[in-house]
Amino acid sequence: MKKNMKRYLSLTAALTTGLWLQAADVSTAPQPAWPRVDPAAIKNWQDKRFGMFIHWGPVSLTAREIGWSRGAETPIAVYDNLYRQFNPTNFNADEWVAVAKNAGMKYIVLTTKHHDGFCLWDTKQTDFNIMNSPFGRDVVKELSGACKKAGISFGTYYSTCDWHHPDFPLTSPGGNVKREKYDLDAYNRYLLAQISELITNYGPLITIWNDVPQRFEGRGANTIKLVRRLQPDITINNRTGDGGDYETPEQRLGGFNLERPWESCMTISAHNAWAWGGSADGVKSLEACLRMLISGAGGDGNVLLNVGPRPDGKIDPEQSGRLKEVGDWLAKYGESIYGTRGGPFKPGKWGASTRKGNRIYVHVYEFDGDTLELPAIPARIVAVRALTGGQVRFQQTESALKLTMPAASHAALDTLIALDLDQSAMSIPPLRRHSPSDSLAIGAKVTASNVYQHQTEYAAEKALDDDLETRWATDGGTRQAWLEVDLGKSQTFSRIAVHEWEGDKDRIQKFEIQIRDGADWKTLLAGTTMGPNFKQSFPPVTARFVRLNILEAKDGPTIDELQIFK
Ligand code: H79
Repeated sequence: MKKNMKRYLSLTAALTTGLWLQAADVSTAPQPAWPRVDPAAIKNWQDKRFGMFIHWGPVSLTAREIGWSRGAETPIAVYDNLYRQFNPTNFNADEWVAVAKNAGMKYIVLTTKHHDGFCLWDTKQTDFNIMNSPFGRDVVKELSGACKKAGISFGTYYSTCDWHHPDFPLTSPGGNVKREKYDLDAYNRYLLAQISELITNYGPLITIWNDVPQRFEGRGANTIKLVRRLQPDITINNRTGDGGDYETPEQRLGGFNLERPWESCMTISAHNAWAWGGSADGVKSLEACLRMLISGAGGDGNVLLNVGPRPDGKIDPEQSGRLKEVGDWLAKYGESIYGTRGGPFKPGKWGASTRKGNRIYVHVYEFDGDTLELPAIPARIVAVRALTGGQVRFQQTESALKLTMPAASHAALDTLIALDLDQSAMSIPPLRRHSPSDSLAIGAKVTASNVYQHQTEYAAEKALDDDLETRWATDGGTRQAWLEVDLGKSQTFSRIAVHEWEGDKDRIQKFEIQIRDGADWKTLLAGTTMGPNFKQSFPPVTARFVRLNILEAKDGPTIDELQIFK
């Protein structure tokens, strides 16, 4: 009795403090303490779909990674003095803007200050800035001016963390070293004064792109309030320390999401360098660049593709050349990217789709022979045309939409087919193209014992989203946890795979996989460690509910994907 009472009390306490959250129930999460941006500003930013990220500074002299090489490959004393030799006399802002324009990019985001603290503008808050280099020209002023002239939007990357600033609590290498003395309030004032300079002297800006909010939990609200006061329609990313207007998957594409705006930032560098990576660095293929853009738009996201200009100020011809090829494609087929929304068919290996008005653009990477079978749509197709050339036929049935096109007419990188409907394409609910080999658990209903800081980014759904890049995570220190999958109806299966997150080895030490049989959970499999490649086959079983029950963990368990196969 006493024990039950205690349990009841702690449950009510949890309920009233808002700590008791179902994994799926993120809508009840506390609202942020800052004003939302006007939806029209988000729409304007989303319509652009494709932007240029630029990582550049004195560090470009070393061909080592910006910020991260400080105190690692490059000694701090050397790194912090690079600006004394920085004289990029071939820098021409109009040329950079022309490279972006020719690539079909609609906005530019420049590293005005990275984690290394060096400022590319004439700031009054520190002498550690470009005006004190031999170059002595205000790069932010020249680039923002060139953007205005060319009718392209300009935004500023501004690192939230600063491993050079004496008031910031952490320093190099990699923000892993604690300072004995620091003053985070003073640093916050510095950050606000600098962001205020950027908006006031170089605005209007399309976005403020904060990065790595170490020790900044909660302080992001100060940034966002200031930004909204100075320029209400600036979008701000989610790395302020207190969230923001859009998510920022890094070096990977975001998953399909019509609710929460997102922008993937990715490097054109073949070796994923942000700043100049040297003349042997290489660039990604045209296919890779186009597919990030197309599948990005297909998932309703933007792509911010990064270049790292050379230390002399030029964008290397290898990078600008590849971008020009992307631009040539966009000049022909941009109508299927700009101003569209993702879906209704969710992106996959087969391709992606976008939509505008009564039209769906189907981008096909892989046909099955000469056909592509898509899920049926609740609308009638009145016309079909292959924009990349050739004849295409369609067939609509109760259960499918079949597109047929002889292989000779398939385009090398992306066959683009426009479907015109008898009604708006915008209200069609998202549809996944299933293949028989898919996991039965993709998109299934799921609940979890707990979710890391109640963050949507780590929700239980992330373990069933067919995306190995996203994961369900539990709170630090969690020793026991469960993930319960509802397949919607009884299904028969004979294999289960689990990809445990690889970021930390073997957090899971003991587990069981169970199926529900009436009111009881029955153990199907059990084991000790799982790792990133757990797979097990068994004689077919039929069940609707499947549970991964983690009995013992070294630290909060986290799972990239749980898959259930026929
Ligand atoms: O500015 C770029 C990165 O420097 C920054 N965000 C993008 C836009 C960033 N901050 N944190 N991280 C990236 C994640 C850390 C990645 C790391 Fe590494 C892996 C740090 C060290 C190993 C990236 C890859 C930096 C060096 C190698």
